[in-house]
Amino acid sequence: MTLHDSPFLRACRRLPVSHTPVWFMRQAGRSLPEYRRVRADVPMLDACARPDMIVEITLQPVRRYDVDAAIYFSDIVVPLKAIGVDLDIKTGVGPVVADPIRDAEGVKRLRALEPDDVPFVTEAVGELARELGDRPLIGFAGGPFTLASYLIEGGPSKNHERTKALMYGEPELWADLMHRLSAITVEFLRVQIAAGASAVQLFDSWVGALSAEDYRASVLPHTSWIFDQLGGLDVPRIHFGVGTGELLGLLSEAGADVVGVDWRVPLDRAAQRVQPGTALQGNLDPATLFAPWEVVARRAADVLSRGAAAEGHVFNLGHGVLPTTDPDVLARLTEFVHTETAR
Ligand code: 1CP
Repeated sequence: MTLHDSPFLRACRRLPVSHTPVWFMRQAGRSLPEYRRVRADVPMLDACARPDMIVEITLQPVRRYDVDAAIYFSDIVVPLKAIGVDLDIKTGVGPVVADPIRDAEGVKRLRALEPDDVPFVTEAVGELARELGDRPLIGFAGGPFTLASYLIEGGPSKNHERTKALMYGEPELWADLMHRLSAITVEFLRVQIAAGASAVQLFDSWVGALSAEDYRASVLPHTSWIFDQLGGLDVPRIHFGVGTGELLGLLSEAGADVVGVDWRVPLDRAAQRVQPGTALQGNLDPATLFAPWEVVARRAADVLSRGAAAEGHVFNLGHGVLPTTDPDVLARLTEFVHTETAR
């Protein structure tokens, strides 16, 4: 097998596969004891800037689960940190921004990202691509709405009220902010692709907080531009957000090759909502993994049979692995998907 013919890349391209490929969002991280060991004395953002740690942590779930793709270990706020935004990732909280953006002055301070701002990405991705051989490495970045929310709210938010206030109340400033964040995202993804990432995922995780009408008016033009910029690079583009049942058509309209679906919409129904020529990724509820194995297997089989209605299917969870998940269940699930779908 070659990288180009790997089941993951073939499924993204809607080609027949030898088995349904599987990987898990947040497969690296707190659910793994080997991750907790290497991260013990190293702050998250320091780990994200050290190629040796990035490589080790990215490979941990590949070794343990034999998943069909690796995802580059980093965080969506890493490029923001790299252009000088004063932020930290606090354990048990997430990204926290010291001086949240609330006005034109704050927006103007967001400068463009240059490849030289993230030399550790180039180094780590290059080494990973060599180590992984025919197994794809997925690069990723945050979507513009989700990045804007952290910058404006100053940290994780349930209702995104300040973000929406700026979006509704100051559309021109909002558009300027979206432009800048979209350009940063494109550059961050380009660096990963240039160094050897063979697919990319845009995590606009919190965009499901918007109505379809607001998404179309205030976010879609920017995500379309992002996917357009990456279009000529011959890597599948995956687009994911949580709670996006009403937005699935628009997420694919933005130009994604693959739309990631959370667990709220069955994949056969999601297949009817996306544009023709779109593969799907998902969508077992991550909380299912805490139920007895028989339940996990039954529900995973249901995801597979509904996924068969899509033009291509990459098995995944409907959102990230929860920190207290038993890694043995993920190992068993990976094997289950592989054996159930072997052809
Ligand atoms: O101390 C720690 O271990 C920090 C926990 C942690 C980890 C392991 C955070 C803080 N980020 C990460 C890594 C990470 N972040 C990955 C690693 C690769 C993998 O998936 O295996 C990825 C893809 C992300 C992307 C990310 N960060 C997203 C999009 C994905 C999603 O889950 O929707 C988001 C929203 C973030 C922000 C973030 N960073 C960290 C946390 C806890 C959060 C969420 C905070 C919130 O609830 O708003």
